[in-house]
Amino acid sequence: MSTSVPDIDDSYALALALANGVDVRGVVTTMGNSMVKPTMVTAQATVDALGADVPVVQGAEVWLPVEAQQTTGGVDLTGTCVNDGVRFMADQLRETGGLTILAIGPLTDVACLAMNFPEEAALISRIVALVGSKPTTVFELFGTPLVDFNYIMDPRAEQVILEETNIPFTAITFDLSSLAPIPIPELERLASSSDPLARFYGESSMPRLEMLKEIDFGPAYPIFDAAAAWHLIRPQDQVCQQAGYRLQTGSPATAQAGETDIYDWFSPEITETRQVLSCTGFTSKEAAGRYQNAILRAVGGVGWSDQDVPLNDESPLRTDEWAAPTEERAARTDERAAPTDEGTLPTDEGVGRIDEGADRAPW
Ligand SMILES: [Ca+2]
Repeated sequence: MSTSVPDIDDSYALALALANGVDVRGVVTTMGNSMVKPTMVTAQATVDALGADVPVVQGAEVWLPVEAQQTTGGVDLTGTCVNDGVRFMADQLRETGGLTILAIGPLTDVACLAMNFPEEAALISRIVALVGSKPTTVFELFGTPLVDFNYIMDPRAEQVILEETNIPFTAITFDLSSLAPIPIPELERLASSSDPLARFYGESSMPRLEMLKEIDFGPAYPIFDAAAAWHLIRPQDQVCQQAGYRLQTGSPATAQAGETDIYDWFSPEITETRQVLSCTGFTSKEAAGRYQNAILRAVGGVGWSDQDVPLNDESPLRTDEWAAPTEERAARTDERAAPTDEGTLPTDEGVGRIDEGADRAPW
């Protein structure tokens, strides 16, 4: 396995959002799959390839302190996490009076915003985050144990947002984001396309695909982060319901692949916490097909017809979990549909790296 493999998922998420009319106010990068500075380069390259007029601003280089460090000799240290990305989000919230934050990396900068700019944070309409799972879901892809990467890179950040704020929160869980993968040949086809955008995405996906082939990963690859962006566009295609949460925090520095001692679970059966929205599936195979098609079309690919969607039925991925929503659930989902006309501010780590031996969910 190579030691440095770009994680292109965030770039697909941005393309999907822009191609479907989401008013993206900016991209704030953060550490995660990669360090923040190489992520800045990739995020800017992605924005340039898309021809988008979207500012890219650098966010967190490291996670929040594992435990709150409020004072040293009477000095309040809460502000030490503030960076350009956090200030940018605060400025945008003041200017617009309200934004959705699409959080597809660790939640460090969003938590820092909440702690240091409470008036601006109160203007956040909703955080749609790629985090969490159903309780006891084994984070496993093709037999490889994984952890919730966005959570484990900064467990305290999610704790701050869920427990110290009332900002409406939607968790796009692993159960959903791993459900509708794109066949690897479709991604390879992008690289040989005559369309420059398709070629950019295809070629940028090659290191990831090569790595997947090396480990004999399987026939298809889930574009995890795009599932969160899709929630802004067609929430009615996703199975979502009110849920409580259970967090087990720990240190990012000591977490291991396959770690089960650090987790963030969402379930309607957890009633002792505040209730958030948890999305765990697509409403039908047709709904998943719309999503898969939209991803390919957003990056200049040809996509498929809805009648001819090659789903990953024979793979070990969770295609057995297609969940038709109850009427009650569907109503709730519509009610809570994130509006797409109010602007969105993704936090996006853009590109990343899977370190050798660190089998973490690459989102
Ligand atoms: Ca990501």
